[in-house]
Amino acid sequence: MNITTKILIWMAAGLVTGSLINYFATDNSIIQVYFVDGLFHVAGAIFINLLKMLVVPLVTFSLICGVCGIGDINKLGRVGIKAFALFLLSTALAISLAILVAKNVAPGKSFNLAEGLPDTFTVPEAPPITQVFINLVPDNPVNALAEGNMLQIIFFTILFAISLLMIGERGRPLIQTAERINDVMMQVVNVVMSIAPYGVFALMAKTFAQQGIGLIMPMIGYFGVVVGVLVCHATGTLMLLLKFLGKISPAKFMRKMRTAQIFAFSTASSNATIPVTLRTVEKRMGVDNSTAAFIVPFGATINMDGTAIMQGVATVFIANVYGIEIGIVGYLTVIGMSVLASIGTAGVPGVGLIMLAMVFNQVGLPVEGIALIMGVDRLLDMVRTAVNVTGDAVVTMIVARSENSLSMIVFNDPSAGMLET
Ligand code: DAS
Repeated sequence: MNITTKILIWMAAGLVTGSLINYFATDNSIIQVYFVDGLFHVAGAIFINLLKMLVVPLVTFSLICGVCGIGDINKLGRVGIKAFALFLLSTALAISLAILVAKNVAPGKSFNLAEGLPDTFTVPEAPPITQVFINLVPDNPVNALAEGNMLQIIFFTILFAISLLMIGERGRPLIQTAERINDVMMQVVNVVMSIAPYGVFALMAKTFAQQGIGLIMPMIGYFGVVVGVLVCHATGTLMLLLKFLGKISPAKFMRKMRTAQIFAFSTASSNATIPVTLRTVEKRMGVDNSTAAFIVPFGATINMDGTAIMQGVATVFIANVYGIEIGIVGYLTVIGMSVLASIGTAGVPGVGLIMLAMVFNQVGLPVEGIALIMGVDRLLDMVRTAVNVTGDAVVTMIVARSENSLSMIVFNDPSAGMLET
């Protein structure tokens, strides 16, 4: 059986198990204490740590190989500019669609504020936008590696790799060493993926044991609009970009993207999913390492279409709940802020809400309104992270296609890079 099928089966089992526990088990019951807060929590946390453990070494060595593989600084610049432009385009399209749909569906118009707000709510800390750009440059690269600060790692590693190219033959042994280490890291990804079904089961069982349908019902309008727009963006906008800008089959792409999407959904972290996204676009879809190694980590950090969609709908929802008219300038500010905010924040669980505080501050919406949507945010985070990762892979494919760094033989081979377990 291939790994995707096995993960899907275990994921469904985890979802059913968690929902049954949520429905039947009482708080402090043996199941709740020893399974949900015990076994499932530990297994899920270990699985996420296994993925996170891979990110820094894999991105660092893969990026060194990638930049040295490109070999040509002009091409590196071209790839970076194309990717950045496509990230901005897809995120702007995502949030514009979100605001358009939310303005017409108008979730929150009849929301009874008195029932919603919890009595205690700590406003998430949001860094000033200017600090976001200063933080791109590490003052200590070892710190950046230790903290897993993706943008700083990308900045330093690209500079290091370009300098490695500039010293010519003397740098060759180091590049070959990086290539060997990268091969080993990719093998470690295979090992971690082989136990993925059990990790996904634990994450699903724990999440759905805690997030029952009951939580969603009062927020069904907001929840439904966010999920609806996420699905439209992932299966509509992104697939149109893939088809018309990349001349790539959306059906084949989505079939090969499923495993990475499941990882993103289960972990709610684009960063933790980087090893699987990298492996997917390289081994399953045929993107050259030199292009994938640069764009995938870059996208996981700055490209968050799904998050922008949540922020667009949340802005309309909270404005409706509080009866605040934002106006076209306000919505344009929301679009700009959402795109900018996503540049400086890593793809980890819940980062979308922190960025939302930045957006609300900018357009004068009450930040405490975020408390209304926090209850359903974990489930939405899972869905939007899968959309974020899909957007990263779509941009990688389009740029690779335009740079002749995509092997259509591999892409058209259904079993290419498939892991059997
Ligand atoms: N969980 C974030 C990510 O990893 C997305 C979000 O919080 O909105 O992409």
